[in-house]
Amino acid sequence: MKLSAKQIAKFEEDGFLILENVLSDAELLPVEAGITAWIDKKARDLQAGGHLKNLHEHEDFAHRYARIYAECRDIGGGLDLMHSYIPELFAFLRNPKLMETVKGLVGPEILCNPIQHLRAKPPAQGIADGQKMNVPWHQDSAVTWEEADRSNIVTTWIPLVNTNAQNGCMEVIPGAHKLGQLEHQAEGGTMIKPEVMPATKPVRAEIPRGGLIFMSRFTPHRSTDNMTDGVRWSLDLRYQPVGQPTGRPFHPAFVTYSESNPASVLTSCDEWKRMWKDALELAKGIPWHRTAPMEKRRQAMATAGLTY
Ligand SMILES: O=C(O)CCC(=O)C(=O)O
Ligand SMILES: [Fe+2]
Repeated sequence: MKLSAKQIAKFEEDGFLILENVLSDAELLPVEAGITAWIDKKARDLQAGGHLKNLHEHEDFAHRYARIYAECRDIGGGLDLMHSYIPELFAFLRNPKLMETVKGLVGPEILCNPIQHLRAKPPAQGIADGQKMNVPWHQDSAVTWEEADRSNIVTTWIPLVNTNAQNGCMEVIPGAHKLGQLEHQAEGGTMIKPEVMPATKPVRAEIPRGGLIFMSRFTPHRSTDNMTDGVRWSLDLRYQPVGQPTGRPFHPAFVTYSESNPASVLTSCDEWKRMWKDALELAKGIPWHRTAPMEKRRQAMATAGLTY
């Protein structure tokens, strides 16, 4: 799906663009199967270790993880992309339909930014605030280092289930990206300082499975409680032009689409895994967000033997 000039202009005006019917079952079912296989293995390991009674095998994608999680929080440990290395998910990162759409905003040389997450947002009922996986109002630029201030990083948020107010969909503030970088505080989870929070009414981004939302790096957004009994599954990926700083100089980025040099696209999941393992080992202790003092970040880079 190629973006129209009108859609691109809307993204530039609002700071976000919601699309429906971009991805079909052909794109999403393999991803779901990869995640399910990972959950199944983890659940069996937890059961073997005496931490989980029931495997909840007959529950669907939205409910199985929720049931297991209610019994055993450890199910989520290691699920995120850079720890689980689920091959179907790695392949999805360069999915042709996705790339064609992203190209409209990023151009024909696309780099997958290392800030990439798989989120299993559990039912909020009965769990502590810290486990609800809500994110307070923030701009994604605030979770990068300043080196990426001029990088065109486009957050690509993809639900794997229908998302709505009930299950804690995203909310975005239209037009507020034009304010540029707002000051954030570390308290409360990297969030926009209340005194600089834009007054514009937020838009609720209710996105069905198959759709997605693109956001600029300066678009304020948040998500709220999942009030349903199923998991709000989503992926948040970030794409940018090749050659621009990623804002995480200690984590690996890789090319997912290139018209000038197609051979530069990374297609080896093993290589991706190796890059992440090496980086996570080397970069231990380096603060990821710019809310940490620069001096502290520089020192941590030096300790890791990385020049910055
Ligand atoms: O998935 C969510 O609830 C929040 C994700 C987010 O902040 C992002 O994708 O940048
Ligand atoms: Fe975000």
